Amino acid sequence: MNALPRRRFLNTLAASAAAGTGVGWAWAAQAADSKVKPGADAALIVVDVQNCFVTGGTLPVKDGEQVVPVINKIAPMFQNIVATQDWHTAGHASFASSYGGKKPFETTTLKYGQQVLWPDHCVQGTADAELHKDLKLPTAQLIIRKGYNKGVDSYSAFMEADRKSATGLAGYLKARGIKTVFVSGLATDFCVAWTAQDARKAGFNVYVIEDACRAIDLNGSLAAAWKAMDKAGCKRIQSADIA
Ligand code: VGL
Ligand code: ZN
Repeated sequence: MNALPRRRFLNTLAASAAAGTGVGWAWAAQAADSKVKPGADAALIVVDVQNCFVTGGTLPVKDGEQVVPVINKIAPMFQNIVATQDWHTAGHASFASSYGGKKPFETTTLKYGQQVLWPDHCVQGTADAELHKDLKLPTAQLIIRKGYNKGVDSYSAFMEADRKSATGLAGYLKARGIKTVFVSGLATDFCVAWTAQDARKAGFNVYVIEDACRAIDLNGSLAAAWKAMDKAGCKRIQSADIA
């Protein structure tokens, strides 16, 4: 290690200690002091960068639109790109409005377990559910939609909340020889986190690109999500770590 990269490495350690995130992540991203180069067997997954999740949408994530330029910048480094869309029916089971006396961000118990109740969002075929107009992914090969079963939510792009119904994404990626996925988009603590953990479960190497994501952070959900992703073996990196 020469002086300059070493300083960068130590700064990263200090920043991560200050943020209380521990050194595990920093070490994983910086130990070799070299960038991660996505090869032919890697895919970028762009999760739910839709009008509903940015300013002016029905379930806006704070600064959600800020992921767009970051994703546009890294997209050309990938030979394989998959985008996802949250794609709910009207009257979906994840909508607070589907229940008497429930307000958004409260929870209820459904057949498959606890469900956070959201404002109506990303209804199939509406402008709210369209991908953000500034997102530039001309080479993306697949758009996968999820959450289309009226009674079942799906934060994950791989497996619905009943933990039984597959979207088909794992099969698609495997059939195409993909071994490693890089996850970006909205929201860090819900659809990104579930997608990243399910990608590990399906046997992929997983990088989560922190600055290409923004979070909802509901009752500590962001810290819990990073902890769960770390435990699952997802590696946390920044967009600048990709070449
Ligand atoms: C999401 C809440 C509800 C997400 C989707 O994309 O993170 N969050 N539906
Ligand atoms: Zn949703």
